[in-house]
Amino acid sequence: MDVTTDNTVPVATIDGISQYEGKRVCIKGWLYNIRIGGSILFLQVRDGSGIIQAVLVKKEIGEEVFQMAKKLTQESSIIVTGSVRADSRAPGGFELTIDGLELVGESPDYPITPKEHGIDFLMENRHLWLRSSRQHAILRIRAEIIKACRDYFNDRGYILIDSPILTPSACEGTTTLFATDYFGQKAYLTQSGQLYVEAAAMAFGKVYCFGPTFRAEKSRTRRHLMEFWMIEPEVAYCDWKTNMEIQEDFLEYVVGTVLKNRWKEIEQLERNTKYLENVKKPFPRLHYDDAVKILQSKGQKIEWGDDFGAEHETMLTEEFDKPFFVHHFPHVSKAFYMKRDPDRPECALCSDLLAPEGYGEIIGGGQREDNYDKLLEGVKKHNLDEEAYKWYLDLRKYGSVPHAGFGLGIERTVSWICGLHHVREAIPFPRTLNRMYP
Ligand code: NSS
Repeated sequence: MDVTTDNTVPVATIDGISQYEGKRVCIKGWLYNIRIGGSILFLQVRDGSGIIQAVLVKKEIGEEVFQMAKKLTQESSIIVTGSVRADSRAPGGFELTIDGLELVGESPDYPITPKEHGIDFLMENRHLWLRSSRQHAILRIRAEIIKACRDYFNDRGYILIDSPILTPSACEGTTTLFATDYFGQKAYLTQSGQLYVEAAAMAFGKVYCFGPTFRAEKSRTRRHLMEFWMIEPEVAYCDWKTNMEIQEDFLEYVVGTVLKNRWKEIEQLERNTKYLENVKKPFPRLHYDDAVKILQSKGQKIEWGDDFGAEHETMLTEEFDKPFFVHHFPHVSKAFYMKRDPDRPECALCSDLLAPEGYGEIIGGGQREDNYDKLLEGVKKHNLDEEAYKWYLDLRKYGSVPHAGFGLGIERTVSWICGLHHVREAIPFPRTLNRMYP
């Protein structure tokens, strides 16, 4: 249908409606809800920027438009024209008195209604579910988190280095690789940009990459996605301790920015902000040795050398009211590039950052092996193809320096900040073990 709009009326967005008080505007959007009160219709109109109540009175608009409006269904696209009125009882402080209404596209039998739906149904209809106000709040917060992450590094002299998506080499173990054919050669979807930002750190000093990463995780947990986004800074002449200091400063900034700029959405999600307001450095540091002791004292059958499962992490988070580090994990359980502690060679100079309230690991990072022979040993021990890592080994041949970095998973961070039960709501179109649609 053609959209014929009165060009003399300005098009307003709902979030900027206050500047039009007392004036006529046009809003281009969708019908969120409709309530019929005799000869008056109350239309909840959304335009992506917000929701406004628009009131339509039969005797002002005429019988024909009134009857058309009365039959409008949820999510029909409409253009409404009318005058903006301040009303302290309205959610956004303003209401629209409609004097013109145009139906742009019908929406018969819209599947997502205001009643409760099961999660499978909502996931099947994720393309439509995105229009609901809760998903709006979450994805706005996600956008704010991503902006804050980028701003943090951009404002501090880090250079953005985009790492490739298709790679010949595994970064985080060979068991979670998505393989594809690259003209007869095997290629993998990247698990992490780390190896490439290490090269870039030797070129630029301080760098970061931000992009999608892929892991064929066979785990069906509330923390795992097959495709997730990660921001990964890498710094030359940096050790594992300074690496933790960067993380706490960074996270304090990100959470503070979200609380400042997105408090409305946080409120809308009914998120208790007590622990979020606690995100102030320094964060507690827990040695792996002590973490194991805590878990054992809580009755867990865990031995020194074991990696933590989700339930272990959750248990540890009960000990703290803010994010905390666990450092010095056993070297055997970690990736091939980890540097050993010279004083405790069975431990790696690495750390995980765990979010409180049961959320668990949101950052993994550490100091990298910078010695050629030791790194080569790691490559061999993990049965990796030496040829594919030749370039990475080169970095230890030509001006190697101590360096460290980390990766923050965006979805886990969104999930924690928003207080979500599952990471699948923290990304627009989640890729989970049992779903790749829509
Ligand atoms: O495997 S990590 O712990 N570490 C790395 O990938 C390093 N190469 C990062 C680096 O040092 N540059 O993953 C880092 C974070 C982890 O803490 C989670 O927040 C997130 O990435 N992550 C995930 N999020 C969602 N789903 C899955 N499957 C997932 N795996 C890791």
